[in-house]
Amino acid sequence: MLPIGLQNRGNAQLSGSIVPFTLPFRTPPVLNPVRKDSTTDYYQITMRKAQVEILPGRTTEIWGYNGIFPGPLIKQSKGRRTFVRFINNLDISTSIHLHGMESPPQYDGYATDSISPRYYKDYLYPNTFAANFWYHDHGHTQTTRNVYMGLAGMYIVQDDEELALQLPQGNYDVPLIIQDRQFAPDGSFILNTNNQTTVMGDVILVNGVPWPFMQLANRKYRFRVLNASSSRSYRLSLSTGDSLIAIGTDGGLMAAPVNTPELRIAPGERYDFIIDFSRYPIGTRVELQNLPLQSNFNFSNTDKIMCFDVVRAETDNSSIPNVLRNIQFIPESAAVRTRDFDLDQINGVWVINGNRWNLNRIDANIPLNQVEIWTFRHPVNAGVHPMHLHGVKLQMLDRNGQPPLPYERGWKDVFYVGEDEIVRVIGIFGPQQGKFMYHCHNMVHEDFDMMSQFEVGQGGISPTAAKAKPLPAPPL
Ligand SMILES: [Cu+2]
Repeated sequence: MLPIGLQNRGNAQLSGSIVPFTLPFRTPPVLNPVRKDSTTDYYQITMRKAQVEILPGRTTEIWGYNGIFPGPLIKQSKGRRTFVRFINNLDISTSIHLHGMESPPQYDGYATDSISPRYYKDYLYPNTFAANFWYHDHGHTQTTRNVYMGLAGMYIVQDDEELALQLPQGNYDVPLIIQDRQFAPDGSFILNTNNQTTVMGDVILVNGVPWPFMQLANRKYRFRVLNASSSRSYRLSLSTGDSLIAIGTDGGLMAAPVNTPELRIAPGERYDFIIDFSRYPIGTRVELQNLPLQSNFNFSNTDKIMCFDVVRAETDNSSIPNVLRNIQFIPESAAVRTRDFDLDQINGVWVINGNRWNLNRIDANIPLNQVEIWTFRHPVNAGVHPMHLHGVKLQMLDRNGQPPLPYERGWKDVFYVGEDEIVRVIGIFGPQQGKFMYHCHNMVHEDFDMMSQFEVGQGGISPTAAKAKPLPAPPL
């Protein structure tokens, strides 16, 4: 049952009561480790209900990691391991997926690897490459609700090579977690899945704040954008008409920067871009806009995301090198196998090759490190299917026979498959062995039932091998 506040109460629109660009921007707090040893940083996060102020003067119940919305930011270094103890003080079961990480199966947040209320589970993450990750609930059939209520947070891994590039760092390296929500007049969330098809809120939140304004200096800033919305995709662009300088995809830095007048981002995707505010006089306001997309429902202010107010002068020692990272693009000829996946809706259920999720069915048995091409075919008019594979990094080969968008050329784990599109991706399946899920990241489709699994190698550890344990937990 949906809790009070999550039932579909129609389309009560509160967005008219909020004037965009009147609330200050903030970033999620960085989580401090409980302790460190020579190899590992140890963290603890408690999932709990909290009453927070998202709309001015109103209170919203959230289910949050440490009771905040969105969850705390975890920052790690490549090569060090992360241990996170997740304690469940909610009254629902949860499962935690660190999206993008090459986690072993038992720490990947398998759909049925549940943490019951008053249980805890310890997760170990290897941090094998620098990129933007995000941790979020993956509870079977409940992902939409649980993430909507607040169970999502960002997780950044950096490495020495990236830090040596002199890209904007520290206070000039800024996470942007974009989500849409709908609110009841009392401030509670309304979750309307439009008959298990799509969730389209009328309020756009950045790091939990409706349409914030950010005051900044006339210099370059790096933004790490995560679309943590249930279903809504965004087409980001600047009101000045200037280009965004894209530098990173889901799997980390791109080979080279790409100037793009707009950047499209589907649920689950991450992109990094730089905006150079040095071209604007002090006093300039630059809006981050959301251009129209056929798959979206539009409300009065869903064409806006946030704004940047250039308020002070600063010198800028950062730079954007022409070469960001050496990326080996996998040639099509390296693939030894091609698999086709038809994305459909049959009798109201979202399916892959006609199949629903089945715990006991594996749709692809893949030898470790085998190179494969996966083809996603979206034949019907049903919005966007952002297809996500757990545990592996891939590259897009083409979309309807055309090259990927310039800013899609890099390591990715979510692929935008639009209406009437055929998207081909290539990857080396590994390094982890075992069972991993792949699914649509429109969370409504994922819950209902556009999800399946593949298995890499043989004899991988069971994804439910590391069971949650009852509280109280021993000291970390
Ligand atoms: Cu979908």
